[in-house]
Amino acid sequence: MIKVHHLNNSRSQRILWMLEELNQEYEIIFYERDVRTMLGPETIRNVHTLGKFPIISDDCSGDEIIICESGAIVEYLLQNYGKNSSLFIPKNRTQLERDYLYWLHFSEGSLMPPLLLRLVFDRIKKANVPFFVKPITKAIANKVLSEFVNPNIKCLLDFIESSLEGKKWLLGDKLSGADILMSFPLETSITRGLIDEHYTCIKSYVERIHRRVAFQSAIMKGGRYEYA
Ligand SMILES: N[C@@H](CCC(=O)N[C@@H](CS)C(=O)NCC(=O)O)C(=O)O
Repeated sequence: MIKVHHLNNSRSQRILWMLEELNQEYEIIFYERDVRTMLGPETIRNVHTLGKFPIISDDCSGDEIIICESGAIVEYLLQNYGKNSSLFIPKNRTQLERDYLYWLHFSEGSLMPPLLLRLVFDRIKKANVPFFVKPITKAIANKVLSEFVNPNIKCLLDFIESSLEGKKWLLGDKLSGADILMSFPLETSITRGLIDEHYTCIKSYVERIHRRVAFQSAIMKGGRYEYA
């Protein structure tokens, strides 16, 4: 049985979605973020020392395998349970496979880091610091945001927008693991107000994701998710 260590409002929601697309049975082990720090509970470190979500375990081959890192989990699930599923598996050494790998890594490697930086610097602006320090922390945060983080995010979103033009999914007509990986950063971008009216392709792409029956089943099972 596959078990998913699932943190509320997090990247692990997309693993539940993937398992629904694959029609696999799975068990969810629920964890809640600390409302103040937004961090996950320490108990997850008993499963993996880094204590990050998602993590899955799978004992289907006899021994229990533990897998961390969203991209590695998506690849593992696809390789082991992807055959005969609705998810597209590109043929080896084709342009589609290169595109698939590109987007798979782009999500955590290129898009998430500036989104996370933005979250951190927005928190610094609101941080509870002595009143005489506040103008300084605010000015530094604004400078980093306006000169580095925001232009970077805009550039990435413009690129995604143009890549989605005329396409249903990132690789064309068929949903793939790359779309599953890209869902979370784009959902959070929408929730944080980064997707304005110019990003029509991104908007309809995320709406298309949210309309999928498998996505909705994952939401029903995974509990509260503020990004859908
Ligand atoms: N690149 C990693 C990122 C893992 C990660 O940072 N997960 C967040 C959830 S969105 C987390 O565990 N946050 C809770 C914490 O750091 O305590 C992945 O995709 O698996």
